[in-house]
Amino acid sequence: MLMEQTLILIKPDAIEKRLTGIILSRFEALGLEIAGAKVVCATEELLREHYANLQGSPFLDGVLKFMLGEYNHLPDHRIHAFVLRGENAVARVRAALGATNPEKADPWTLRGQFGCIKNGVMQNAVHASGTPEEAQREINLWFKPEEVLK
Ligand code: IDP
Ligand code: MG
Repeated sequence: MLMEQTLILIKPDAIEKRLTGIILSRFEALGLEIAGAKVVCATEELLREHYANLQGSPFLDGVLKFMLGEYNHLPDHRIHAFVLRGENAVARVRAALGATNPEKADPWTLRGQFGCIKNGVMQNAVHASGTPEEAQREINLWFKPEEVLK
């Protein structure tokens, strides 16, 4: 089995619903270790870089607004960011998340339980890296090297 790291972002819908602890506890129950943790006031620039794969897609603007907290009642642009570490972490965390579309996500997954579609945006509670390569790129984007356990 491969030791991997993956990036988790608790999105503004889940922060507004105070779900960070519940979501983290599910990852801890999978045996994953928290290797980095921070609260980030995300800028549009950072989010555009994070969602570079959505460049040119019709829903990018909605996703940016959502991630900047414009649809939620938060006083700033806060995102809770974590690096999780463990065997096969990337795929196991994605399995715990469920499908991107919360209406199609299995009911035992985080997105199936806590996500919804509002303002035409999938408000799906949690981001997690899709591949180990994506994880490295995203961890470098959100964390400085010294903020992550070796
Ligand atoms: P993922 O978050 O499951 O990896 P991606 O395809 O990487 O899914 O898309 C990033 C984010 O963009 C999703 O989590 C969701 O918030 C939003 N998104 C993706 N596809 C759609 C769509 O078809 N309509 C609205 N929002 C979408
Ligand atoms: Mg993705």
